[in-house]
Amino acid sequence: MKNAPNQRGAAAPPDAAEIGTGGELHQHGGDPLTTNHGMPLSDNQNSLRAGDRGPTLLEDFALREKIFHFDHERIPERIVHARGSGAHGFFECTAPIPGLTRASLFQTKGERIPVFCRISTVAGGAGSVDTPRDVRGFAVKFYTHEGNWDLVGNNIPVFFIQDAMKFPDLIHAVKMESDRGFPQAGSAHDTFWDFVSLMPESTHMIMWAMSDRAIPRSLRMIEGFGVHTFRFLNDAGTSTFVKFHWRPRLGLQSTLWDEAVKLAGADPDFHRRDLWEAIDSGSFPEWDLAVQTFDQELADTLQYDILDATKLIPEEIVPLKVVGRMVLDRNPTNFFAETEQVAFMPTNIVPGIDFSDDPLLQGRMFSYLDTQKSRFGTTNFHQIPINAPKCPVANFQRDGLMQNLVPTGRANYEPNSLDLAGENRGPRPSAAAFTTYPEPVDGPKVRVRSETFADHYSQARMFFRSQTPVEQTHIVSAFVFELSKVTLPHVRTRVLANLVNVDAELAGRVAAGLGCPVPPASRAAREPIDLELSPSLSIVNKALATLSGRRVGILFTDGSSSDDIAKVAADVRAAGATPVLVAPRLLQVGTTPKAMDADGQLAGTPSVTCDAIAIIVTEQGAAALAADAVAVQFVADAYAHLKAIGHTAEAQALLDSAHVGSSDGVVGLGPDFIEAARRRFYERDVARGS
Ligand code: HDD
Repeated sequence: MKNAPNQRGAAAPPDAAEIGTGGELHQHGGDPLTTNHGMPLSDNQNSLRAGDRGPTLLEDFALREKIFHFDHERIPERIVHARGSGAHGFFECTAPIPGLTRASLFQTKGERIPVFCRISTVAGGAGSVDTPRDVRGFAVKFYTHEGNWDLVGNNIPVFFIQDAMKFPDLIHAVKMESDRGFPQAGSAHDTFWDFVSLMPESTHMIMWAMSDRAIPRSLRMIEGFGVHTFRFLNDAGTSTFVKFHWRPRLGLQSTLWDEAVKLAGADPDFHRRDLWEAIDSGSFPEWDLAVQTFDQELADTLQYDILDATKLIPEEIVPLKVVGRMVLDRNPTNFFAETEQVAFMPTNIVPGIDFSDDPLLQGRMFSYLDTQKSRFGTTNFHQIPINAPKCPVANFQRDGLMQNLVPTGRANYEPNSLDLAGENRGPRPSAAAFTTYPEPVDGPKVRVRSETFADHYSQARMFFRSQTPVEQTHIVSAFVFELSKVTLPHVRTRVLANLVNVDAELAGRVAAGLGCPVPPASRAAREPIDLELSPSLSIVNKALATLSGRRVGILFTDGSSSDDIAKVAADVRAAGATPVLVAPRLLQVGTTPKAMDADGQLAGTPSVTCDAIAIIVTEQGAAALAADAVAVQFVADAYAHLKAIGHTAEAQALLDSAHVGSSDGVVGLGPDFIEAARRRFYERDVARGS
């Protein structure tokens, strides 16, 4: 009889040969409960005590083991990007590029390799909310045939600083202030604005951070960027510069600030839940992977340096070429084991891809490996299943804390001649493996910033002026909000002085919002210039008219038509969205002809959790809801948040209470509503002049 580890029957003790390798955790219903050492336990309720009312005995090893293990359940959270959500999936090469790179994942059309993706906020702790104004981390681990490639990027294509030397200062400044321990997950405080105002190179990134990019609707609806310039190397060793872009198939979609704030209260896990539920229901998020490739000759024509991470190359100058797609189709089995323990490192690179000399990237190449030792306490974190490559690992690195592998043979050094022809001599380097691009390097050892990094404002200006008016207004509002939380007048003034260099009108509007004068422009290291605008930087310009992957709230109450509700729900489903039935009562709402249950009770399901709403009520129902502050807020918010509102004619009393005027996007039910629900009505925002 072969005994499964941890499942030893009491009757027939296994002999040594029959005991399995063991250690794997069995969680099947009915398996005997054991200690961590595999001994079956008879009681998981009571500690061992002297008499039924007596003191607990030190002898109780089972109690001590359980509490001991529990006491050590946490590992240090990530110093940045602590709050994240992850999922498994695959990358499929759709357009091979062997001429550009020999990286195995880009060679064969249709070939799929597994990936794990983790999307995160930056500033908040692991338990912080999902919707603060913040950059989102976008990290993907590709398990290729030639090792793991980690593309550790963000949802913004540029960064705050140019040199890794400033990273600890940046993060200290944005995280909660060191004396008071607040604010959590927010940049609207003195130390952040003090630092960035003293670092004009951050201005371009600040423009992005104040834009709606920093308040995404869903992790499924963000773009991702590798940020730095990397290199592709082909079989001949030819180098081409490359920038990586992720493009969401569901389209780019953001919330309004008021929505983001309300979501933080309504559902602190809004993004994590959204990703989980989408994958769980088979609606798999998908991104195209696109590359911008260029050579030194093109780089030389640009008015900025391709090694400067505070600059982007507009796609109008170097177009994007889609080379593959990523589909996230499986939720983690265990959050800690996978999402928490996944360890990304920009140094995880594969043959065919190489680094550039970007000083930010160069610094990152030290930080990530180093931080993993701090998080896991051991150099062997690469053996954890989520981090382990899905290809052979062969080297002479040995031992260490939590060593899980059992190397065979005598050879633990190289070269060796222990077994000249045989297996036991161990692995050897191969010519076809990873090779660094032999870029000639020359120059004195200096601590300087290149002159070519000196223009801090031109791309910030290009970004601002490439936005639609409504997006510009949102940026102004974000600056006003953030700076209104700054208590040091000289910091506010310095930010405004920097903004004058970006755009005088922007600075004027922010100053007007704060009620202070516009200061003279700060002294720029290099005078900003007017670059060609890049309309592709606007979210609104490239918004997709789609309901796919969205949620449509259907508000109803006693007396509503269950047939109408079912019809709208079916139309919503047919458009690729999820209907969410919302009523003042969760169960047994008195709809006719058939009573219905809701998916969400009204107070617990505000309209901020949906992308459009339908109101299906009778005159009586409308009158009842018009007197209910929560229902009125539901409708008023949907309107203020620029969402389509479909309604029965009888709903007018409720619309009136919510001050919903006649406007585009306020329509009857049926095809008009489904059509309207595919978009946001930015015209309302302009009309409101917010
Ligand atoms: Fe970083 C985590 C992205 C600059 C040091 N970073 C981290 C994560 C992402 C990024 C997505 C979370 C990965 C995960 O989900 O586990 N970081 C970036 C981008 C940068 C950047 C796009 C600039 C272009 N980072 C950067 C610099 C340094 C670091 C300049 C240090 C010199 N980053 C870290 C870190 C973290 C990290 C301290 C924290 C946890 C971890 O690595 O595993 O090493």
